[in-house]
Amino acid sequence: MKFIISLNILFITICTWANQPLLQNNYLRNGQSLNGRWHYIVDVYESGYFNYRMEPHDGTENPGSSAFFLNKKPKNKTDRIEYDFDAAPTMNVPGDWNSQKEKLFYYEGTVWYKKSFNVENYDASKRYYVHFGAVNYRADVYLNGKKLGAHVGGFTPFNFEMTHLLQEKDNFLIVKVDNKRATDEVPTLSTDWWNYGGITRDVTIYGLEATFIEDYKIQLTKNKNDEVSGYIQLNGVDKGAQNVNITIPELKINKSFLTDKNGFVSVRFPVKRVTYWSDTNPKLYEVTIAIAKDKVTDKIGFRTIETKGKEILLNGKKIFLKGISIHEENVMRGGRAWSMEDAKVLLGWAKELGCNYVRLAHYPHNENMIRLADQMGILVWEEIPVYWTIQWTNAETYQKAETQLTELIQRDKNRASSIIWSMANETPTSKERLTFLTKLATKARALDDTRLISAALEDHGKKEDQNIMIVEDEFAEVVDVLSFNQYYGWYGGEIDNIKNIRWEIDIDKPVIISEFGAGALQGYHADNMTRWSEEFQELLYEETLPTLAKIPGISGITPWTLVDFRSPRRTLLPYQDGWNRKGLISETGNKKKAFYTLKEFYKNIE
Ligand code: GCB
Repeated sequence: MKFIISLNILFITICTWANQPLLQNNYLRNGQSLNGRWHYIVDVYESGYFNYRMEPHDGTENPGSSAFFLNKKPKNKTDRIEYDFDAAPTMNVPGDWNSQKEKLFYYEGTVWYKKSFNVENYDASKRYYVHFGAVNYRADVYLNGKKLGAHVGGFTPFNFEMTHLLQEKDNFLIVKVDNKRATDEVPTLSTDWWNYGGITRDVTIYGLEATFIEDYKIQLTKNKNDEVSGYIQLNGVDKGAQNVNITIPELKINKSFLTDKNGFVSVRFPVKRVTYWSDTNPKLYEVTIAIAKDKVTDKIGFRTIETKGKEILLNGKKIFLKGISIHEENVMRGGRAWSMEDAKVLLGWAKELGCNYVRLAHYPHNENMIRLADQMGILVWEEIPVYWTIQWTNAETYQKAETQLTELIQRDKNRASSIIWSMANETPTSKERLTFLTKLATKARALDDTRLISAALEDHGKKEDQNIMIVEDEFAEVVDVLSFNQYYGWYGGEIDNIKNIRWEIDIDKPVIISEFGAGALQGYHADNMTRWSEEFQELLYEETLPTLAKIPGISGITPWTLVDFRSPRRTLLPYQDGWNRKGLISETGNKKKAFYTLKEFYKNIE
């Protein structure tokens, strides 16, 4: 009996762990939003998931009545059910729990969420999906008491089909969210940002046709500015031998293709007189893909991005990336940013600085950011949280990183603004780490050969001469763009020696400085040699910017960082108080002096 149960658990686990294909462009499809107030129960001991012998209810045929996902109610007045979602408080979805409930500010663990809903315009012939923009970190999702699936990874979207369990009325969706950190996860135990837990992005349900357009890629062919190529993937019983029509009216494109038996078709066609997407003219074309019973419209920009020797070329022309690093926080409201309004604030500040480029650190940000960057003409570096001390030899950890990378590329492969996939940040060099990162880069190139690969590496002083900085990292051979973080004058070296520093870089690739910076408490003024003062930060920028400008092949910079952000590592009073103070803007939205130093520097760049 025990054996049968464990086989059963294994089977269900395997089924639910196989991620379902991600719906492309859910963003512009009509869905029913489940955003709003959700009931929640904080479950520190996970007693809604395990019984008192620590055996999971999930995956057993008859889960005990204390399994929270069943949403049980007492049958009569003598009945004992020791939880009740309807009596539990509510909080906002999307939203992290830390910034919504004071008691949960430092909480890392399990919270159960429940939302009841009726399906608008229910149509029994349709297939229904529930889509999550992101849940940090692990989500177990149940509809009407049955498991839909699980997802691991806090910053990428996922969806589950729920046709088989859905009713027109009185559905209840329950999500167990667990944001406990662990050594074998991605990210791992230690980061320099807040581990916000919860359903942090939109939740939407989609009613789709029996056969629908699941995925597509429509981009200029690698290094070709007069040809579009990509693919279409259908899903459903009639996916084979289907006629697929692609139209781009403004380019007078109207093409038809036939899918193979797997519902897949590669596409390729010439395009003429394209207005290329760029930072100065972010032209987006309306692209429509249609099959007999489904149609999606997207807004796609066409541009090429490539490197030539030490230069980055956008549409064949050399570009300097005037950037800034950004964390996904709306500090003024508190917590994770997620909405279009949040994106407008962050990217609006970047524009005000004079940026044409941002580094979305250190994990995939919400889709509003990249969609808005597409509209505003801001080029984007996107990253996965392979950060610091990942378990390089653990195959499961690798898989988690690869899944996050895949989901990110899946989501953003049609966005012109997205130009660089970053594999990692400040990871210590070793043979195992090189194998891990090289495998990731190979995967990224296989999924998308039209963007550049990079990672934020580290530099250090040369033994013989500490004023000469070098990057000793074999992964530099693998990437397209050599990027590294450098903190001369803050973590090492004297601020008044910055001007004497130079970098020796003997690789024929463009260079991006992915970070530099200094902490300053906004409003704290002192002489410019006093740490934590705005003047110290200002001086560091004044000294660093011209020094970096002399690096051969320098093609961009993303100073650290746009806004102060929460980090549990930053405990120093009265300056930090739980904040990393390297922002150019404070958590109250006030600009520090160095903001204007950088702005001036960008203004003077051609
Ligand atoms: C770094 C990390 C970044 C930190 C920053 C700092 O190099 O990449 O995540 O927040 O330094 O402030 O120390």
